[in-house]
Amino acid sequence: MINLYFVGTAGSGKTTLTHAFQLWMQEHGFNAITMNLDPGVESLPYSADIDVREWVSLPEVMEQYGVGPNGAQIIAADLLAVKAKEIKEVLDEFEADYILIDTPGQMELFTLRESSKFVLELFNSKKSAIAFLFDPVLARMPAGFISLLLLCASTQFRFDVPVFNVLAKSDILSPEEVERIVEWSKDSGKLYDALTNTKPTMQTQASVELFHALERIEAYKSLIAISSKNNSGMEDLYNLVQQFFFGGEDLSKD
Ligand SMILES: Nc1nc2c(ncn2[C@@H]2O[C@H](COP(=O)(O)OP(=O)(O)O)[C@@H](O)[C@H]2O)c(=O)[nH]1
Ligand SMILES: [Mg+2]
Repeated sequence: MINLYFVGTAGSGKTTLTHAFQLWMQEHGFNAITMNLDPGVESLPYSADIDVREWVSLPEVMEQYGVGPNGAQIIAADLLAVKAKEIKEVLDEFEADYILIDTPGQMELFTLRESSKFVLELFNSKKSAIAFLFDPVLARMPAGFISLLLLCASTQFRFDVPVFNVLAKSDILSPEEVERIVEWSKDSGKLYDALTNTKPTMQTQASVELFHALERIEAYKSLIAISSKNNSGMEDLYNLVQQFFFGGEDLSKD
């Protein structure tokens, strides 16, 4: 069973993609279950097979610890580690090809807490991967794209698992914009040109410095343009994950 975590900035489309990818997998004869790891979410568009809110509830944490919603989110993220063994027992009762894991809206609650490293390892560190969502509105500008690469690289440093980059909600961009952004991810020279073609400002200078640092740590990798609205890119994401874990072998041939 592959554990695929959807990670990205608030509103980048994690929850919607968790659902859309599950539907896509089911339509293609694969068995995928979903897990909600966001204790703070009020409503979900899908019914999570495993829902962290059954173990950790944000309103209860607020009351019990006398804290507001932000403090409660942090406490809840840490409580997750305490409950992780119980959650794993429930998880082990499922048989599925993929478990699709929706992470908290604010990505730092997942990427910067020790508890999520612990949870990820406990659930199954060998067969885990992260799909990192690039918000299309930020990704369309070179400096925004660099900022997202930086966030993605910081996620990669935290977790010792493969990270696949996706350009989320690509349906809201024009085909030309999608093509340009995907090109930047494949050919860093093009990103460099786009960065330096604009009038030099302090922001571009900083971005150029970051560009070189990101190049040195090999943070560039190909982006998959995806849309939960028209289902484009689902197969590409699936193939990439399969290729990584099984060398391209299709699940249906097992
Ligand atoms: N056009 C479009 N909108 C999307 C897509 N995915 C998500 N959205 C919208 O973006 C907003 C945030 O999505 P959500 O999945 O809740 O983001 P999350 O905070 O990362 O979980 C919602 O209004 C979604 O309907 C997509 O592929 N295309
Ligand atoms: Mg969400």
